[in-house]
Amino acid sequence: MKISELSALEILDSRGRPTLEVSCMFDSGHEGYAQVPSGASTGRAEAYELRDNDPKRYRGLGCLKAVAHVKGEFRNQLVGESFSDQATLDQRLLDIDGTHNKSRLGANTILGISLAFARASAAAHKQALYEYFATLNGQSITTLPRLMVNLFSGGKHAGGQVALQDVLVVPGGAASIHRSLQDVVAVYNTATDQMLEDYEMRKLTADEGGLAPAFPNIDAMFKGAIRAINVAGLSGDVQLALDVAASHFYSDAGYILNGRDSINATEMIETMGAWAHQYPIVSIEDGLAEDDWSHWPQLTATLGERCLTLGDDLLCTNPERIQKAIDIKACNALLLKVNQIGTLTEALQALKLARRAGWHVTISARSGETEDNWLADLAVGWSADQIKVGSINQSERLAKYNRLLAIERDLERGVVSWPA
Ligand code: 2PG
Ligand code: MG
Repeated sequence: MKISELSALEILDSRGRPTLEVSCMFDSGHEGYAQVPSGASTGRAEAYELRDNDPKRYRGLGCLKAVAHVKGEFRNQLVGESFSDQATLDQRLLDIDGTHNKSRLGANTILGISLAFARASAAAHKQALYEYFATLNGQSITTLPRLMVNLFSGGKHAGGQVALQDVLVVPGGAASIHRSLQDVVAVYNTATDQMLEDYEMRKLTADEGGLAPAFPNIDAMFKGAIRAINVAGLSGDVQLALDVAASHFYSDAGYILNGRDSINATEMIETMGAWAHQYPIVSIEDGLAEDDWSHWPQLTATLGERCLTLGDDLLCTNPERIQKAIDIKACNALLLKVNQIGTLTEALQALKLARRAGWHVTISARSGETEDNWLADLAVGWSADQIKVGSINQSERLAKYNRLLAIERDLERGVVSWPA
């Protein structure tokens, strides 16, 4: 595939912040584009996201430098060059940048090119994008991912009214994507009615569409979620998952979970063990801080088989960190976000490492998303166990759910049997 043109545009994400769209054309006439997501509760070890830092535009968050790098240095180097596959292109992108964490030209810039090249390649091979991703992974698609959908939010995704970032619902009793969405929307609607009654307020939503009323404490979040599931008539069919995002309320003093006093890691682990005992929680993400490595194995041991110990900020989709986590048994599931690492090939290495260790893999969107739907194809093509996209009331999220519905119609596969 010989690249004949490469271009980029500064666009806005779902939070009204700039990001970029990249397009890539081959001399065969096949082309692809991709829009790049961006996080808010980011891990410290994430690859470098390049922003303009010009306070006069978008509070410094502009992406004109990234656009200029695509249209300048990358275009100059890549146009006219042929690439036999994704891995060769991605390696070339890394070589051009030349830094360990993509800090010269930006992981957002690099990811845009990596993804746009993938779409153009899929077109050149006359493949659906999910088929192209499955080919990269070298595995056929036998199942569709199970949904994990934001119901309630706090922390950095909302006003910080509670420290816990997200309570998600998992439609564990549904055998299909369409039935999963039906169940999730039923719970969401019931929760919306209840929040109006309990907090006398119209629906207030967080970055990813989770409801974000003024919960007095975390227990009220759990109780609200359980009540919504019960009132929707889905008790036993819908479970809970948490993204604690503990790095964001951790300091040297400990974890400030209840907004006042700090507790230590052992107390955090006991608290989460008690939650998992009391509520039908099937996955806990970032239950401890990203640098609290020494306590993660204890968390994994405490949660045991019934509940996944999922690493997001801890791992940052970074093969080196994943290997360390495997070695010390720090967790047993990977949250995979391609923009944490910056190229499809490195994200695939992360996936394969996690798979070899027998881990679950959840492929996740970011809190800053776009209407692009490549993530749905990625989750299906890479046979993710779970997909985490956000709630069901914002079009940047629905773009992915609606794409999953279309893939389901085409493939006629069932959803991963978890949490069975
Ligand atoms: C997370 C993600 C998605 P962000 O923490 O898992 O919910 O959030 O994109 O802000 O890092
Ligand atoms: Mg997270």
